[in-house]
Amino acid sequence: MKKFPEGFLWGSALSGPQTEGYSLKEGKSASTWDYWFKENPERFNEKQGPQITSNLYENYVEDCQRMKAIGLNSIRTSIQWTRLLPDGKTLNPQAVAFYRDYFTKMKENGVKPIINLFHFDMPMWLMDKGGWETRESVEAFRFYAQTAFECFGDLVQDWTTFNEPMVHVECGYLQGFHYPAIVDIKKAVQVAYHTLMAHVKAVQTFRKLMPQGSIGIILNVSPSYARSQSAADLKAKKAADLVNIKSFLDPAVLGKHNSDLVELLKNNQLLPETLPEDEKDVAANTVDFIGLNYYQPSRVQAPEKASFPAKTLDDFYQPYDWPEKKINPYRGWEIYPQAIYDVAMMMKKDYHNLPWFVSENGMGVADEERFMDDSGMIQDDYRIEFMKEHLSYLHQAIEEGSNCFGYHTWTFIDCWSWLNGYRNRYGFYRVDLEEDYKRTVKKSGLWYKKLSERNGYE
Ligand code: BGP
Repeated sequence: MKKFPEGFLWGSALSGPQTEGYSLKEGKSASTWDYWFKENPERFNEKQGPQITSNLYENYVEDCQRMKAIGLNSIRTSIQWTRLLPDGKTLNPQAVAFYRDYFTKMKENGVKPIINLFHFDMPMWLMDKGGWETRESVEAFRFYAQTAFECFGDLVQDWTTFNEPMVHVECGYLQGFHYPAIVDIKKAVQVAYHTLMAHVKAVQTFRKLMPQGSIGIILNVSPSYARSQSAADLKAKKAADLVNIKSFLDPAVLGKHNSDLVELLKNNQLLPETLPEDEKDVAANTVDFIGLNYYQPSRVQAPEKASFPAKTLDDFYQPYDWPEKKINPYRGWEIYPQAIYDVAMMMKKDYHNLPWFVSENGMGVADEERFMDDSGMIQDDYRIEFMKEHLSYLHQAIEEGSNCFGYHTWTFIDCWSWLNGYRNRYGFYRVDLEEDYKRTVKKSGLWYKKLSERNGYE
């Protein structure tokens, strides 16, 4: 029996924009997703958009009972900035009432809420002014964070500022997947910097308003593995980890920017614009815990040819197609559970063993109805296997002293995804889009209940 530490969090992650629906109703204003989906439908692989998603807005009371029914003792979801402060200044009373009741119902069902502030959902009013490219975004976010702490701080003790900040940087400013879908490495660095300062200012505000609470940040970690041990491949690996992991983890936990990353940016004439007091603020506002989202590793190799100064990430490292990789045949992503161990030990060794949790881990499956049995239940043994493999490496790392306090899957119910709609399903509950968003528990949900009750598995 693999037992986990007492009080271990067994939960799931969600986000407001991917589950709530009621997108442009009840006073909510548009985020970039609402805008982009409407203006550029051809970019989206499925017709289902951010308007309805899993319709949690109308189902949250029962959904909180469903959380309990599968043994979840914690949930991380996000507040939508555009719902709470539709114009950035004026509080929306419907949003306050909705979130207060939602978090209360979670607690009544024994589910600890961990509330995140930003999950890729930039308000359109701020985007029109330049979004994270402008320094103004830092104060706008800080004010939003303050408002959220004031409205819900009596109900919620555990907060995070951002989910995967490198994703909105890379997808929006380097790869063209998220709005504004431009490729401009200089802007990408500035956007990352302002995001970091927005995080720092939110932590600073939190310390004043909620001295008893805990605050962290959620980062996507795709630890990189080099094609070979050649100096060039190892240099590429180092650059990938600097960009993808250390860019936010170092300042958030250690209170300073990684000096190798600063050097790399400087050599490539990519240093962002800063303010003189920033360094002091970064040093004074480190986090209490970290959430790490892990899905798949990055395999990297040295660039075949690179521009100098760099114009894209390809000038630092390039993807390497490792022939031995095991693939999730239903989604295409690599399955490499050992990376969880590597990440856990990195936290112990390089980040003074700060408390951390797996804040997302999961297996997306396309056309999941093919695994439905006659009773209507999805027999997702592949997902149970996936979780067991990852938990086994996590368990080993905890035995070796890594300070991990929880495991959250992506996700509790099937939910809307940014560009693929409902194509890839991840939930413990299936959501039937044809039948009024009916939820049906999958086999993995029943397995997770046992896991949580026994605080471990055979
Ligand atoms: C993470 C995001 C989630 C979620 C998940 C699954 O990076 O934090 O919001 O979408 O990935 O990815 P996808 O929906 O693209 O399959």
